[in-house]
Amino acid sequence: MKSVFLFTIFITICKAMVSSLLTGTNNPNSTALINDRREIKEIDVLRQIINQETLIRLARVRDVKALVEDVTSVKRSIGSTKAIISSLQQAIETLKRQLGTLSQEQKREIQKIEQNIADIYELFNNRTLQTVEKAACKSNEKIEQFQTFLTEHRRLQREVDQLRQDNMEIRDLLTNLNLTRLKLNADCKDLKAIQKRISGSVTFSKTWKEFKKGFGNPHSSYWIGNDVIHHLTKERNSSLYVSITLQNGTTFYELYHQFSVSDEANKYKLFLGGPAIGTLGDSMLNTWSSTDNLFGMYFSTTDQDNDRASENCAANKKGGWWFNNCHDAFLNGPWSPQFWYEPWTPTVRNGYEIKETLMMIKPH
Ligand SMILES: [Ca+2]
Repeated sequence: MKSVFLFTIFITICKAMVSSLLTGTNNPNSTALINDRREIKEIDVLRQIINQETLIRLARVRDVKALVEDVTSVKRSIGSTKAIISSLQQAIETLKRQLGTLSQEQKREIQKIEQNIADIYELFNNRTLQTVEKAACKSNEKIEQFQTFLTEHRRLQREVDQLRQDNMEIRDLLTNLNLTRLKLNADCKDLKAIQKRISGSVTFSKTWKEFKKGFGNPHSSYWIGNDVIHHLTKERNSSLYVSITLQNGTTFYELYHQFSVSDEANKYKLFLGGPAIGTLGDSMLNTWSSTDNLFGMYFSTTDQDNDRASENCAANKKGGWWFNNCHDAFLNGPWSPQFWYEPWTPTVRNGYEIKETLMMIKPH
């Protein structure tokens, strides 16, 4: 821009000089002077032109120098940039090589990991089957143990429930027993023992006539007699109290609210009715089999078979009684060491453990 400006000034000056020269040629009287002057002017002009050209050239030189410096600077910049680029390229190559190396290492690592995974998977499959089988076995054992435990728990729970029920029943029985004892104590003078056994000194394997009239000793063992029993119960309803005392001192009892016996013509037929309360349990009416129910049974003795069995119950069981086919309850059986079969099933199943028996009646 600076060079163009100087060139423009130069042109302007040249135009002015030419114009001046042209104007001077119009004077014919001073040709030599004019020529001298013209030469001088031309010289001046040339000098000026030269000066101007010199200035311009100097300016150009400076510009060229500046350009050269700029170019040199640019070259240096380019060189520096090239060096940077080269350095970067080297760095890139280095990175590429490193990346390649890393990629190879990574591939190898990945392959190792994949192989390890495959090994583990295979191992897992093999061991898993075994482990699962073992675990299944253990689980089955646990389940069986749990089921056994559960069964035992349920059994114990049932026993606990039964014990609670028994406890409640025992409490009821004790309450009734206390009530009965109070009542018996209050009315003891009205009680009449129709049967009593303390030892085996008196056998109850007797004939019809013996049972009819009675036998034994009221202070030890005896049967009051069937005629007396009929007489005591024929006009008034009576209660029957039965008790069995074991060798260990435990006494079981049962109280029937209704009791009467018919006359000899009706074979001393037994009428017995509830409610029945006590610790023996009702084995005369509420029997395991209906053919052991003693209600309405005739009296049988060794010599008179009035029972409903094909056998002679009194003869075979060795005692007179109101047999059906034959019995669950039988208080006149043979004393130990003979076998007394089912004196009062299920509470007392044999006579070996019996110490005392008692049958009492009380009119209402
Ligand atoms: Ca028979």
